[in-house]
Amino acid sequence: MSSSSLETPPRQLVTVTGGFAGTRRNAFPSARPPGYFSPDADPAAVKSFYEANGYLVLENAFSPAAIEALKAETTLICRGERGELPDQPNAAADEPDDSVLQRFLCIHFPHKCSDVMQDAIRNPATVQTLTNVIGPNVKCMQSMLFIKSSGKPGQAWHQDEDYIPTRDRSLTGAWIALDRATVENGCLWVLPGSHRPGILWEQKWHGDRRFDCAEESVDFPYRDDEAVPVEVEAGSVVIFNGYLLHRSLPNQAPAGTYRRALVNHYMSCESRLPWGKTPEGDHNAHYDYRDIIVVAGRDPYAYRGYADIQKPSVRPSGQGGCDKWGGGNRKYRDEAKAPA
Ligand SMILES: O=C(O)CCC(=O)C(=O)O
Repeated sequence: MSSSSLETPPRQLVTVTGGFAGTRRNAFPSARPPGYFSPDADPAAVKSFYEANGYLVLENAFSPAAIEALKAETTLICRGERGELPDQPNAAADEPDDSVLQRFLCIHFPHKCSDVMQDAIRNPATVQTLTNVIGPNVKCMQSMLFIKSSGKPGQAWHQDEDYIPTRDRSLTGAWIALDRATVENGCLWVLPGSHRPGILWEQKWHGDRRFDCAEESVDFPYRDDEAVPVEVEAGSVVIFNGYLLHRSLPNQAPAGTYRRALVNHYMSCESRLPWGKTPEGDHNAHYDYRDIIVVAGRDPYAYRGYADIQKPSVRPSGQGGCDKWGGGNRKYRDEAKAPA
């Protein structure tokens, strides 16, 4: 990554949260870094860490039983038992679960086919923290279910607002760990404080086998060695700002293991959402994507009604090439050049 000529303010991170972090049941990670909070933590300390750093970990947000239910549901979705997935054969009755799960890196919009996934969007501890960091009125527009078995790639540096543009910079991810997430199995990495300049950095194709087909943010003024791994126990939720630079690395854990995570995206209800293709005849400035779920407070645009736009889809892992993703002709650095 090279340094930018744009001035960015000093980050002034909050680096100590001991004493404010609430009770803790989790034992992992054993040395508790700053930014790990329980649902009963002091809301002011949670908000102050989040505003300075752009992320936080909410521990014990989901019970072990809820996590087991989400993992079982993940398997049913991948088997095609919650509806056929585009370009994916439903699993044969005698195909083992492991063989099915290993076909998938990530399924987008699982809440569109599964009540269990949809219920997770309203998880009380998560919603309470979202109202603390976003405001009283919160809506959800997206879900992604990462399966990421060992050998599967990560996703290169990026900012989620590059994909989901709010008008008030309120986009917030809630990354729910379904398995313990470690450096070895490809946990999230964040650049603390990188949300604060409010700049969306240029994105380019990376050609790097460690990552899937999504582009990489470049030319931002932070170094890889400033990044922090966010290792968490299953049931914890990483909450992060839509401008925060983050990435994940490949799952290098032993074969047959997974780093599953359900990621839901939220924003303030006050912002309209000009996401996706503006419908014919509408103006960008008026368009408001309405395939949303209000999880807290009130929606001032309720008069516009609600829509059912998205269907579950499957994200390519890059292992079959990236040519069809984002306009084509994306070769990994080690791929043979196509004959002229
Ligand atoms: O979980 C991962 O591997 C990547 C998730 C991510 O980058 C995101 O949700 O924006």
